[in-house]
Amino acid sequence: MADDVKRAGFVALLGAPNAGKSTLLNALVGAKVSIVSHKVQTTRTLVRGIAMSGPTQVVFVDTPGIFAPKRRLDRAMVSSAWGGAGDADIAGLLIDAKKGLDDANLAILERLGDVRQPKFLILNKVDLVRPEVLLKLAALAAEKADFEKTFMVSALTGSGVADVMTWLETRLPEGPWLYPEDQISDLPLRMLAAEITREKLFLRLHEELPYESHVETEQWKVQGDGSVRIEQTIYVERDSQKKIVIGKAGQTIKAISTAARKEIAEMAEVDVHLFLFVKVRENWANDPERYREMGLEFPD
Ligand SMILES: Nc1nc2c(ncn2[C@@H]2O[C@H](COP(=O)(O)OP(=O)(O)OP(=O)(O)O)[C@@H](O)[C@H]2O)c(=O)[nH]1
Ligand SMILES: [Mg+2]
Repeated sequence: MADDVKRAGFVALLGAPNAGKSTLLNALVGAKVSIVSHKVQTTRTLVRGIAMSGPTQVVFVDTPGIFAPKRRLDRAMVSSAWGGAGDADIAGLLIDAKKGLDDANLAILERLGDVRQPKFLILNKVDLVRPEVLLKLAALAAEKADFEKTFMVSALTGSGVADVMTWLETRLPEGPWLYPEDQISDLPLRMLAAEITREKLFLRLHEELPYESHVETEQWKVQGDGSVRIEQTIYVERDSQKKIVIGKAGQTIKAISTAARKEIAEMAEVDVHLFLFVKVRENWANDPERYREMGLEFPD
């Protein structure tokens, strides 16, 4: 085999909520393409991040965390995650090593048997755990599913992340690249911008509220001076939530807007004027149109 034979493929990153899938995706790609928060259920749909490694193009697919779904949005997210695994060339299961084989991870390991794709295991957050705990955990997980390879990484510090890339470089099938060489994401800018604002909401607000909100970019207009005027709407389910998002004297929304504007400007490499609106849309989480926007199937 000549060294310059091109390879490419899809690698799904699966795991429980908060395992660090999005953090790892960003570390692998070397840029922020998927939003991250300390809360569970941050990622809602399949987010692709593209990385080049030698002659290989690796398309990582970040998936929503897998858990026992209750609400409709939960069900759509979880089924999108399993769908992502089924469509990939290879599936990587992430386990938060600090949590170990808790009920959530055991349930995922059980169902992983139904996934026909080759699988590998990533024990994440090794910065928080002693090495002997890791070895034990790897052995236990290997009893539950068939993994071609096990990695121990810290997506946060970057430790071990390069080994994953090196392995995938020769593990993926030969074939032409699937995206232009310099592309790192397949999300349109306006969607990435909405995701960034949603991340700032997640980071800023408490418990239920982030989950019951949703952000859409309504306008993205390039101005005469090259800057862009972006209008986004934050949808919430109830009037009381709107008040919380806006905050006392508008302080909360102002902080969200400042943080989001800065990051959107960095990402798009332009000056940004960001205008945020908050609207109450009762029951948006049961509205098929919102699911289409997010790229999710609408479950019955
Ligand atoms: N200490 C430590 N924290 C980490 C590591 N990787 C991720 N985290 C933290 O774990 C939290 C969750 O990270 P995410 O990347 O959003 O997790 P996720 O699996 O994408 O979560 P969902 O999208 O909700 O399924 C964040 O606070 C991260 O900073 C790691 O290697 N070490
Ligand atoms: Mg995520």
